[in-house]
Amino acid sequence: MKRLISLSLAGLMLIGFAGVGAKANESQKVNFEQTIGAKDKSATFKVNGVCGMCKKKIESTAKGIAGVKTAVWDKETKDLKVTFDSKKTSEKKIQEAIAKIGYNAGNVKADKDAMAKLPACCKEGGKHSDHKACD
Ligand SMILES: [Cu+2]
Repeated sequence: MKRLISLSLAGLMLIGFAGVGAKANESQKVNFEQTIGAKDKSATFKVNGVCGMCKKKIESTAKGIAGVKTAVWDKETKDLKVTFDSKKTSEKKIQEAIAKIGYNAGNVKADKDAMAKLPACCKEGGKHSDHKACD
């Protein structure tokens, strides 16, 4: 019986807690979620981009996925560092989205058709001189 009471007390507290969140305005609500923050994860994996154009595409693709908060790709190390809400997305999903635009991402291989459509310099082993638009 004691157990039942403490369980329902915990339940009431949870309901109260959710109520506070629901009453808060939108910006407070974001803050509220960020404070809890336990579902935020970060991951770093290789993406075989080449130039600054690749960087823009890789980062904007990652950031376009619901739940992804930050994405920074390093042209030199080829590391893509992402932070994301693990309730909304996953490292695998981010890698699959990047593979779809033509890059190898972690263990996910680039989509061949998308890779074929990349500017010459953006393909694996490409050089900046291969394409004027590349930086
Ligand atoms: Cu490129």
